Amino acid sequence: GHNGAVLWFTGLSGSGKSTIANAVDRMLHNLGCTTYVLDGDNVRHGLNADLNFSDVDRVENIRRIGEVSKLFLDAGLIVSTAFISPFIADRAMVREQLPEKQFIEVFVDTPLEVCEQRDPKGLYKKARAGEIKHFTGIDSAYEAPESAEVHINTERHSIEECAKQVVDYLHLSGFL
Ligand code: GGZ
Repeated sequence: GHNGAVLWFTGLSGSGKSTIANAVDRMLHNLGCTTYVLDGDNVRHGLNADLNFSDVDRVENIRRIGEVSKLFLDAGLIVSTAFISPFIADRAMVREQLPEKQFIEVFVDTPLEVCEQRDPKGLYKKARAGEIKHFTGIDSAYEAPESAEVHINTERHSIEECAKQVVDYLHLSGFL
C-alpha cells in the first residue's frame, strides 16, 4: 500500500514536464501504485477547454487542476500534474488546497534558451514572430520555485534519471 500524493510538475513549455511525469507514472505503476497523469492533453482540451492563456484564465486553470488533484488524492492515487503553472501564488494556492505534505512540487528546471532550442512544437518560433501572444518566457512571466521539494536538471540527466529522482524522493519521504 502507499499514501496518496500530488506530484506537481512546473516548468516552461518544452522543459520536459509531461515526458518526465509520464516516466514517473510508469515507474510507479510498475511498483504497484494506482496513479494518474493530468496534463494539457486531458485537461486543457476537456474540463478547461473554455480557458485561454490570459493571467486570469491560467489562475483558473490551476485552481481547477488543484481541485481535480484533490479528488484523486481522496481516492488514494499518486497523481502527477504537468502544467506550466507559472505563478508562485497559484502553486501556493494549490498547496493550501491539499493536505499538508501531500503536495510535492517538482521544478523541471530547463533554461528558456534550451526550451527554445528544442522547440518541439514550433511554439517559441511563433511566439517570437508575434503569432502567439502571452507566451510563457517570451511575453508572459514564469516565476521559478524557490524551494521545490524536487529540483530537476534536464540538461545534466536523462529522462529516466530525472524520473528516478522523483521516485527516490517518494521512497525517502515514506510515500512508497
Ligand atoms: C504558454 C502555451 C500558450 C501560451 C499555447 N503560453 O509545450 P506545450 O504547448 O504542449 O505546453 C504549453 C501548454 C501550456 O498549458 P498549461 O495549461 O500548462 O499552462 S498554464 O499552466 O500556464 O495555464 C504550450 C501550449 O499550452 N500553449 N499557448 N500563450 N503555453
